[in-house]
Amino acid sequence: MATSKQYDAIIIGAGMSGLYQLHRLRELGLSVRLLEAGTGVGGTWYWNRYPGARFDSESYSYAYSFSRELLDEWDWGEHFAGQPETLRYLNHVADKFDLRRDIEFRSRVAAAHYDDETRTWDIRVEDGERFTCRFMITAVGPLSAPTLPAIEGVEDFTGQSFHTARWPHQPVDFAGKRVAVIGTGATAVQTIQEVAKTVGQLTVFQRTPNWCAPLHNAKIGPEEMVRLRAGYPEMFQRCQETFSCFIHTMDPRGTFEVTPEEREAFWEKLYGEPGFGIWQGNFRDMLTDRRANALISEFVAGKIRQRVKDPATAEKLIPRNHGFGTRRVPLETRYYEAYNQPNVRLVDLLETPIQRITPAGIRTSDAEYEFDIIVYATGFDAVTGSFDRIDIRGLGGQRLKERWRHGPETYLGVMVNGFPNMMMLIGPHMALGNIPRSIEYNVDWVSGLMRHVRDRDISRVEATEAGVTTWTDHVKTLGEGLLSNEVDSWMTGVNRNVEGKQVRIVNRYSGSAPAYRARCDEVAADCYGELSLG
Ligand code: NA7
Repeated sequence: MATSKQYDAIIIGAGMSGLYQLHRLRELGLSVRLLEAGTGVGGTWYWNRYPGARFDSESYSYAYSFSRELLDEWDWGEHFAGQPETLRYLNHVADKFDLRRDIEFRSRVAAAHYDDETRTWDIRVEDGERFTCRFMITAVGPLSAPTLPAIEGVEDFTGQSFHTARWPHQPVDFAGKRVAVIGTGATAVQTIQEVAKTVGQLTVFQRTPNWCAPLHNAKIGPEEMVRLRAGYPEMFQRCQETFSCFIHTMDPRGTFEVTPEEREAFWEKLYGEPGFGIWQGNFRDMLTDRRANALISEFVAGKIRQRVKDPATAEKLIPRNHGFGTRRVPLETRYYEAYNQPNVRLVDLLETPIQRITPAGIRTSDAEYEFDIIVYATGFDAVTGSFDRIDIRGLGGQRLKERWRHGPETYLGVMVNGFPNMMMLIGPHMALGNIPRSIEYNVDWVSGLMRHVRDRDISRVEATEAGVTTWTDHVKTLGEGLLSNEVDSWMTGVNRNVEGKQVRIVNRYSGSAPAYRARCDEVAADCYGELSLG
């Protein structure tokens, strides 16, 4: 058996949460090792190198805010930065804070077993290397376990094929090629509009259309960057106050409290503005009142009809099974116009389902298509999937996957009873929204707890059963009445390609971020009295 390396803490994952957690734990003087499956830092921004990958949050609102020096020295090139720029940024952060020396790359964690006698976690990496630590902090991300479609023949295709989250590090040339994209989620939308610029012929296989809205991206010049930087304190303060940590927040008015003309003018304004305003800054009842939701859906449907020349294609691109904003709204740049190109076609899988992938391409119920490249933009086993892929076992050998088989149960989204000394960053039941803002809070909270246990020589931290039940019930109650919880999507834990993930669950905290922070602050102020510490 390989000898085990021992640490105070092991962090799993070198994305935005893992990197910041490493920095904070080192400041506390703990011995820390970070295990990362990839060959570099960046997490989401390391893996998702597909063409067109970019932020839908304003770049500056997505960046780390913990270091004034970092804020002062980093200039963003675009309001919504592309993946290469974001990855450069995260590499810059890793260099600046000298993080790499504590990161073990090419180290995908296969198993983590807790031993209550020694109060340690035994962590095994896929290549067999072993690590022992008192505290295990998962920074595995809510959208990091990609899933290929459960369609027969995926292995048979003889051309090139890629899942968007496992994109090669070298650029893929689409010029003159016959390309298929399967999927029409946020990733597919970004891919399609980019690939359409150079492709020979593009065929999009759509099962469920999504409601997309314009991103309105723009470059940031040096003068504008100076202005933006001067506004950082107010901007970050605003992100602390808004519901989901975006710079946008729900309008306090109800849809029917204004005249139809005012409503229309407001929606026109939102449709013409950059970013998530139309989703996160719309009337307050948009996602709870069916009539309100139907009206905004009709408004956006009208936009799709205006932008797509072929009426039949436009109708296919308009969602029928869910209203605007009840699934993640993909932001786009000339996505709908791509369907006006003669070399781009849409295959509606509701009419003609895929039967199988063939060596030459894709067979649907009514046609055989040949391709040079197939792009799988088919998403992730979201939120719990990245946990399920690791054999995590707590007290008495209990498996986390088994514990969560009917949906996650957590304490503040950070801990689970029966799994002592395990903390989750951006785990299930955590405020997500503009994720880095939640990450910074989450990491600081865990770091506060780590300081507390370090100062008192505490070697065992566990959530109580009552704590987990109360928080899980609270999260479920918050989800009641939300139209988004009545729709299948990654946000409700449904992935038709994964066994056991066909039924909707409540896997996200849907209350406000300020309320989440207030609750966590209260626990810290009470010296973590709600936890079992020993
Ligand atoms: P999503 O939003 O889960 O989208 C996946 C897409 O792939 C979606 O359109 C699916 O259709 C489609 N899909 C999945 N499996 C199949 C099969 N078997 N056949 C046909 N089509 C299929 O993932 P994304 O990567 O776009 O985005 C995830 C999040 O990452 C996003 O919200 C951002 O926040 C970042 P379906 O809707 O299931 O009918």
